[in-house]
Amino acid sequence: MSSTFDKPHALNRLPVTRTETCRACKTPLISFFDFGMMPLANGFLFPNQVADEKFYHLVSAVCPSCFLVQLLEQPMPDSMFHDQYPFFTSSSKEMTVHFQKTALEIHKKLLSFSPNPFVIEIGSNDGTFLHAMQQLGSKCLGIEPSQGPAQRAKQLGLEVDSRFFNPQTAASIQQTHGNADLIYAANAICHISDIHSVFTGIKSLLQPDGFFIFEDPYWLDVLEKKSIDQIYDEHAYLFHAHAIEKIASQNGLKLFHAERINTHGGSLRYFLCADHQREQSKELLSILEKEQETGLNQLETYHEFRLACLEQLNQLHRLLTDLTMRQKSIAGYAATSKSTTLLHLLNLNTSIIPWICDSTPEKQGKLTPGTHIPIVSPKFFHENYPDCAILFAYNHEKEIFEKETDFRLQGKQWISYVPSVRIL
Ligand code: DWN
Repeated sequence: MSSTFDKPHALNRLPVTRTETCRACKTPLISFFDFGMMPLANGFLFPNQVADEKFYHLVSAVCPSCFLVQLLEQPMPDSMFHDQYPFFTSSSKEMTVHFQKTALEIHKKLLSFSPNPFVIEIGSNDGTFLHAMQQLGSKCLGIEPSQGPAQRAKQLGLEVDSRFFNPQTAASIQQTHGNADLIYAANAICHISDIHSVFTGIKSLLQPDGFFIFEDPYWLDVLEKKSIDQIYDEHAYLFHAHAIEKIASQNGLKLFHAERINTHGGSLRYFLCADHQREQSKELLSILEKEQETGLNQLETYHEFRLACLEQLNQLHRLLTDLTMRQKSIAGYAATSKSTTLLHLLNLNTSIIPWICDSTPEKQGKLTPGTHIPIVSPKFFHENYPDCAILFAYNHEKEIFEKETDFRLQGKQWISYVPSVRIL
């Protein structure tokens, strides 16, 4: 599938962290997907910023020893997370409810023994989770370098540290706030390239009987659903239980439990502690066994994944080409980070998709990264129904279909592509 995507001028190169060996175990990596030059997944921009748009070389690789899936090069953190960062956890009502429920579960299971537990969240975004913990009586500290979301958290009365998390930040927080009973992170740990520095910082900041709980998109779900769009700059890693078990043990922590959850196209929630005597749960043992059965530690699996994704992309390309030939109008619904990868790989620019609607005010009026498709409001969508809408936020399908019932009542059609290409 050829992409007529113009390779940007060499000058438009982002500063990147590069690695040819596994960041977790130093084994030489094997690359399995080369997407070429890519913009930042959240690099939404105004028309007058297009000339200065920056790119990096997106190559996905796997370690032949610990089978950790990781990017060969990742843009520097402050290129990705900054004062214009446009993602807000509360952009989804379902995710807001998810984090409120998570806070309640964790508080009941692990923190009820401590009178007023101290909870730190790495990547606290707009404070959706931490505010729920604060309401339950915890003392809270958020760590969030992206100013837009951090400002919203502060408006909820939360204390937020705007530094990137690393051992130095951890030592400074320990001085000023003491050790944490719980360190939590959701869709943040997989964003941080120097994985050992993160775990070193967490270990040093955790109470001896404290817990580190985090959730990230799960490699097994990406594999099973062929969700190639989960591969982008912010996702330095696509974790799995085997890899985290090993990284934990290298940093004085123990993975003792894990739970599959259905957020963001399928995630895994990891439970770690410093107590090496703690038994691994039955759920974790069964997840580790399933990972083995799925061929997670066989290189052939990654070759098959690449071919399956290319077939899926071809199917979507054929469907969109057919719809266009039949003069059907096509638009996009939700300008997600994930869609940046898909739009680029299929070169879905304005010749096929004239606009994408999105509920985030900070994205409306801007263009998609790289393919420069205008982003409009949901109001525009409601007043200009296309014949077909591509559901780029397929992970929010239930929430979106519940509020967009009229679209189908008008005889319009949704197009989805995960776990398979289909008209809904
Ligand atoms: O890991 C990450 C996840 C947690 O969030 C980050 N790296 C970036 C981001 O990924 P994403 O952009 O793919 O997240 P979502 O939640 O799949 O998509 C969010 C976008 O969808 C927002 O721009 C808002 C939009 N949206 C919408 O327009 N209408 C979302 C919903 C639910 C809607 O009804």
